[in-house]
Amino acid sequence: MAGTITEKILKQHIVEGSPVVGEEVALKIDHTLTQDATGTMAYLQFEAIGIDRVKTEVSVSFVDHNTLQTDFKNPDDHRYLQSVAEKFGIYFSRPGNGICHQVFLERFARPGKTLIGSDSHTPTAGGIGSFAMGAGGLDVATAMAGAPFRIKYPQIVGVKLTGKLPDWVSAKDVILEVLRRIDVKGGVGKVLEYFGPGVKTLSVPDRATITNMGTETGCTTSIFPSDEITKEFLIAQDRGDQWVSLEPDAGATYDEIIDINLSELEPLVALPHSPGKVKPVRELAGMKVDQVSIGSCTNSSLRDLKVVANVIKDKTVSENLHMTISAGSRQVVEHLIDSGEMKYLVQAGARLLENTCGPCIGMGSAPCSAGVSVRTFNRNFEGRSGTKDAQVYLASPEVAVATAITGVLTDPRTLGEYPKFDMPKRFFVNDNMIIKPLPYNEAKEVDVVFGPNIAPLPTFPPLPDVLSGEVLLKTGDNITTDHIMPAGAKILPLRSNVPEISKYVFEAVDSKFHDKALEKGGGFIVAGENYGQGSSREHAALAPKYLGVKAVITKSFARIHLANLINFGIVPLTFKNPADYDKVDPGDVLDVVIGDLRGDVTLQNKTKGIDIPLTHTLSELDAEILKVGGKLPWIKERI
Ligand code: MIC
Ligand code: SF4
Repeated sequence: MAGTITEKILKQHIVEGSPVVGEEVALKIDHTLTQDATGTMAYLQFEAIGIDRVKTEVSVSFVDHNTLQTDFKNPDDHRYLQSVAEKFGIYFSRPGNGICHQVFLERFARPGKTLIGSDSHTPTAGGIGSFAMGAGGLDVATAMAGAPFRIKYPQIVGVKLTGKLPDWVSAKDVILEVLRRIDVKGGVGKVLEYFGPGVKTLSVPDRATITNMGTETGCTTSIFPSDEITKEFLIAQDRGDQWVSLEPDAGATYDEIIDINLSELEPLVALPHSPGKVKPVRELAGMKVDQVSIGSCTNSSLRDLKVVANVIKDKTVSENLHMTISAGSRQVVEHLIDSGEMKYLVQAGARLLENTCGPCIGMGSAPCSAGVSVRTFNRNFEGRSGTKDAQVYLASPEVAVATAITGVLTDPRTLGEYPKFDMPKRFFVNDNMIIKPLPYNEAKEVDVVFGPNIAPLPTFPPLPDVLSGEVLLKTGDNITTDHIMPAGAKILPLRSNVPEISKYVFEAVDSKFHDKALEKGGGFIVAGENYGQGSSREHAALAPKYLGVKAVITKSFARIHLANLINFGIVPLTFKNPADYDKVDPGDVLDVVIGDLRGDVTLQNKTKGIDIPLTHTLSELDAEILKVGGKLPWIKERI
């Protein structure tokens, strides 16, 4: 039968279950990646599983999120991560080498392989034809130990691209258009598979921009074919031998089709505070801007920075604002230096930052009070930039650089001719900042180095049949993991220390949450649609669990967060009748009768004297994992 790319890759990797939409399938995982902010926890968990070497084809540990090093905490984590990588057969990309997704795309990603990463933007590698998914650190740890990764078999949405992008319109506008159409939960349970003649007009890094930010639709992943353009990219990265062709068969069918004519697109921008709130730039042009930030795993490739450099050449950053640039990798920087284009950026007055996530995750370069920031990033959730009342707009490098020059939001088409520049036929390949795995005999002698900020993993008991407590917090729709467990320069360094980081749970939503949760002996969270949107950070489950949260009751969940809740023994439940959301208030005392979690569940609202039916999407295995108190005790029993 004619197959889509998704069907072909999944068919080769399914080790359990059948390819029926919505059914759980277990997939063999070929590659994994971690980054430092989720990595310390993932490797502590890997160590707790007790395997002496990773069982994957390739596993890579990156350091790119937490690099401010304002005290010993970050460097201690880096040292721990390097020693763990050496001990267990993992590649280690040293701090300074670049952002995990950009470097993985350049140096590791391969068409046809499965990849999971402890970062929600792992689908970046879909730009090269990998089936790449974000996951919690514990799922990555178990995949490194050789266990399959479970997903609900997705619906496959074909995104048909025709035409060719006009000048000044780029890949970012394609994904903003997708978000304009399907918004931040339109992709849940789906894979966005790109096809059609327009695909050939996009380079691999362009495709990766699209698959990267596809995450913001809530989809399982996004993927492009592997074609002649993919081959050229791999050859240019000195990895031509890793190319395989991967195209949908003629006659392949999709569950749904989204048609996009690239020729008709125009510069777009996502408004605060959601990547799905998309409008044409021309409708807001002229708005005063305080900051322009270029970079992040979405838009930090060589092409992106060449556009910026050549547009800003011989000009000066507007005195209304300041402009930051974070390149995606050392390879990108080396090319910009070699071609002389770095000089254009420096001469224009751009502030050059490290090749890391930086401002994207609030690690420095926060906007001023109520500041308007135009960023080439993928998320603009409230407060994420480090400034609570900042207004963050997401746009392409073209829009960002035009704005940096004029000082107001600018449709780049008003700048005149699109810059011309050459792309290298061969990239500078220099892997000297990637430490390769040691042979087993040497690796097993390595001592793992811990610093005082790395606290032991908390352990949790099995779940009783009835969960009792108060509703600690009730929220609306689209609560992000940035709301649940904020990041930024103050909190990110605490990622290896659950007791410490738990003090900041829901900090911006309810500053008393931590104290209240402890005082009440834990309890429940009630929420609307798409709870847990955004990051893969398992701390958004682990820290609430540490504070005694027993169940989260919502109208719906985001995929990765749902898995993280199960992994850490918090029961994810939904209202059978969404209108019942109105029948539970903060402070209500509840008994939630979960039994063995094999069927529906009843919420007994003791305060209001009513029973409310709840349901869930848990498989038998999920139920088993939850009942024993989470995935770590479950897996330890089995390995
Ligand atoms: C993000 O973009 O929110 C992050 C920071 O990269 C997270 C991971 C984390 O919280 O460490 C993600 O996207 O998964
Ligand atoms: Fe880093 Fe931002 Fe990408 Fe997350 S979205 S991996 S913080 S650059």
